[in-house]
Amino acid sequence: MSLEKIYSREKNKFLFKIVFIVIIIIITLSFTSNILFTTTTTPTKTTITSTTPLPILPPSFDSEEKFLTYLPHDEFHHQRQALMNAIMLSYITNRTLIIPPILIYYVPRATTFYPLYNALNTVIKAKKYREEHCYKDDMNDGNDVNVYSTHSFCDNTIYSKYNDFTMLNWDQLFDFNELKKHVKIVNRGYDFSLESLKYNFNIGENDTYLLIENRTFELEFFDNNKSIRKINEDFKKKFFISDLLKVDKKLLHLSSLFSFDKIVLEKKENIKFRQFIHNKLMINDSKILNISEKIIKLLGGKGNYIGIHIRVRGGIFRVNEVSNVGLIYGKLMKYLLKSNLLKNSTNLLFNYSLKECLEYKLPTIYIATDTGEPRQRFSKFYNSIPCVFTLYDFSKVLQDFGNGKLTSDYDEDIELRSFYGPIIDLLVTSHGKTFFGTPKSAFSTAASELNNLYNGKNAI
Ligand SMILES: Nc1nc2c(ncn2[C@@H]2O[C@H](COP(=O)(O)OP(=O)(O)O)[C@@H](O)[C@H]2O)c(=O)[nH]1
Ligand SMILES: *[C@@H]1O[C@H](CO)[C@@H](O)[C@H](O)[C@H]1NC(C)=O
Ligand SMILES: *[C@@H]1O[C@H](CO)[C@@H](O)[C@H](O)[C@H]1NC(C)=O
Ligand SMILES: *[C@@H]1O[C@H](CO)[C@@H](O)[C@H](O)[C@H]1NC(C)=O
Ligand SMILES: *[C@@H]1O[C@H](CO)[C@@H](O)[C@H](O)[C@H]1NC(C)=O
Ligand SMILES: *[C@@H]1O[C@H](CO)[C@@H](O)[C@H](O)[C@H]1NC(C)=O
Ligand SMILES: *[C@@H]1O[C@H](CO)[C@@H](O)[C@H](O)[C@H]1NC(C)=O
Ligand SMILES: *[C@@H]1O[C@H](CO)[C@@H](O)[C@H](O)[C@H]1NC(C)=O
Ligand SMILES: *[C@@H]1O[C@H](CO)[C@@H](O)[C@H](O)[C@H]1NC(C)=O
Repeated sequence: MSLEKIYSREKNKFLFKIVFIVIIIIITLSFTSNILFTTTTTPTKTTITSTTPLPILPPSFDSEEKFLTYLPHDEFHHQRQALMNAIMLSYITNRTLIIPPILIYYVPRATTFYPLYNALNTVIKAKKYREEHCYKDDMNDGNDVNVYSTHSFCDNTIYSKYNDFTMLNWDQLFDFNELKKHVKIVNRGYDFSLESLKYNFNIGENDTYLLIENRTFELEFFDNNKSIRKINEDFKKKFFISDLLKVDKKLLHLSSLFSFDKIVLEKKENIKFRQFIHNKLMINDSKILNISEKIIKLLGGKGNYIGIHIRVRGGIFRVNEVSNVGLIYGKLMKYLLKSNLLKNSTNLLFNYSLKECLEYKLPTIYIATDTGEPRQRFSKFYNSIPCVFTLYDFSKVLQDFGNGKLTSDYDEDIELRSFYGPIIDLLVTSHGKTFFGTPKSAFSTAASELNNLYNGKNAI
């Protein structure tokens, strides 16, 4: 770079600084005059700071109406289990449920109340900041340092993981019609500020009851305060739902509601309603249903194949991969032998197409999985069973999936195809005659419940 250029850049920088200072002065002045000439009430202070401007008009609710909400975390089926528990508690407490949106592509891990709130707000704040300040800078000649780039949110090594974060309201994916006949349900919106929550639902300053769990999996809820059931080993303390009924505040704000074991029900009516929730909270997105139906048809139709789910990625699933694969393989073989479906495989060929599998009436196995290399990982299956298929065998069908853009109105630049893919996988595998899943997987639990439903039973 020539000296002249450097000199002119220095001059530009100097000019820029002057302009910047003038702007700051103007802003400060206008802000001060605002304070001088308006008589607003002092803003309320909470530990959680607002990340988005408040909406202009709060929706009106019945002044008697009471609300319940909670905080989401972890992957999709964790979030779904928490939602079902929230519907259950809203039913028991006769409160309107404020549901947080589905968190997609970046999810905070389970933690306690305030850290979880912080994590959720940081994602939204950092993502917004990055979009507005860290990339686009048309004035930048490519050499100059971006004015804003020193902000820590622009540090890609820490914050780029938030780029693809998006959210979707549950009712854009699930059918709430039946449930809404029994529990009032509203969306929280794409926002995790406690202040806007209170504002949006007309909740007074001291009208919130925060049930803060200071450890993850601290409280296990019981609907019978004389229960002799022992607490589940994952939890630390019993909490009686009868104490939630005594809460008088307009908003009852719970922490995490994850886990199937979070609520222990002994009252008949409650058990019945939980069953109802699990039977009725169904995917109702025609794009997803249509594509799943196509694949199910190609596999021989509903109930004409065997569904499997093998989860191998991350945490306990990675550690237990070999034993889980062995376990599921064992269960499948036992089932095939018992139902006389497996002919002596020594005289079978192992290169049947799906069409031939159906033609020769060979048992067809569908494996839903989170691994990208099922043939290597599940060679045990492929080497001893002639007709094994995964979603990868249907990539042609998947190409038709959602011809247009599939996005949420939170961020129209983030494609939802990779979010919908696992749901299609789930629907296909659960439409089999029977289903074998991976222990401790919430995805497997969901598939197993759906499989029960498709076979005419209650989900749980
Ligand atoms: N496509 C596909 N994705 C899966 C499968 N199993 C797990 N995943 C992905 O991994 C996530 C697992 O998290 P979650 O649904 O909470 O269930 P869990 O972690 O298995 O208990 C899913 O939401 C999917 O995104 C699978 O069989 N197929
Ligand atoms: C439930 O709450 C509504 C107000 O939201 C109230 O009108 C109704 O009487 C309550 N029902 C019971 C059984 O308490
Ligand atoms: C809310 O509670 C605090 C502490 O108890 C009290 O100081 C404050 O006056 C209350 N505010 C309202 C509006 O009742
Ligand atoms: C968590 O800690 C706070 C503050 O110490 C306390 O008020 C609250 O009762 C604790 N929560 C539980 C479930 O014990
Ligand atoms: C036990 O639950 C009943 C309602 O189911 C309630 O009336 C009672 O107050 C509860 N007792 C205690 C000690 O919490
Ligand atoms: C899904 O939505 C359609 C149209 O909104 C509705 O007719 C149908 O009953 C819903 N439920 C299920 C389970 O498909
Ligand atoms: C799904 O399939 C039904 C019936 O085949 C059709 O009416 C509907 O338009 C399809 N929906 C989408 C989103 O493709
Ligand atoms: C399969 O057939 C071979 C030869 O016909 C026989 O030796 C073997 O025992 C059979 N295996 C089973 C599991 O029936
Ligand atoms: C399958 O493999 C056998 C022997 O390897 C071969 O004779 C046969 O043609 C193959 N079938 C197909 C459909 O590729």
